Amino acid sequence: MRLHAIRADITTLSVDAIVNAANSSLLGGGGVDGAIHRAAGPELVAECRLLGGCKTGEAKLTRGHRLLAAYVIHTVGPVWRGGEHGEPDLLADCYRNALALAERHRLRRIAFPCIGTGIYGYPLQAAARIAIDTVLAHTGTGIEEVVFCCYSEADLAVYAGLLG
Ligand code: AR6
Repeated sequence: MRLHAIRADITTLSVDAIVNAANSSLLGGGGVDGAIHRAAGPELVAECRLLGGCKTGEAKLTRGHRLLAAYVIHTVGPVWRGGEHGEPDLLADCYRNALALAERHRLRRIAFPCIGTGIYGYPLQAAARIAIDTVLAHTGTGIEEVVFCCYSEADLAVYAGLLG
């Protein structure tokens, strides 16, 4: 499995699936969620309405509609409340469940944003460590490439440091 970090707008990536850092309604919001819904068009929220929401740490699949990516994997990160409320496990669940879902649908190239580290407040360094460790621990064989899509140069520097 190839693993790398880039700086980009995730809505521009041509991969099998981009991951959305959504909220539990799956009906859109700000941040990367808003950007993905704008780029995918109104068909995305229409499809999301059929999914019945998504619990924190879970992942659900839709088509990518007007995106270059064929699919969107929606997951919901934990709201940071100091780190003693199960946040690390819930964040790891986001990565684990997104990868498992990708694999079930034979999706080989997948891009993640920095889930939970924007509006939900998860400290970036700690979140990046969990993201990388969880992806590396993924034992399935179907995924060929994982892209950590950072929106800022500062976030990319953290990932680059951890990835070596
Ligand atoms: N491409 C890649 N990354 C982006 C983009 C983009 N176009 N836009 C923002 N980011 P956030 P969260 C980065 O707040 O913390 C929404 O309202 C951003 O810089 O999008 O999980 C949802 O509906 C940050 O590094 O997600 C939820 O209510 C990362 O994406 C809530 O926000 C995640 O920041 C979820 O909060």
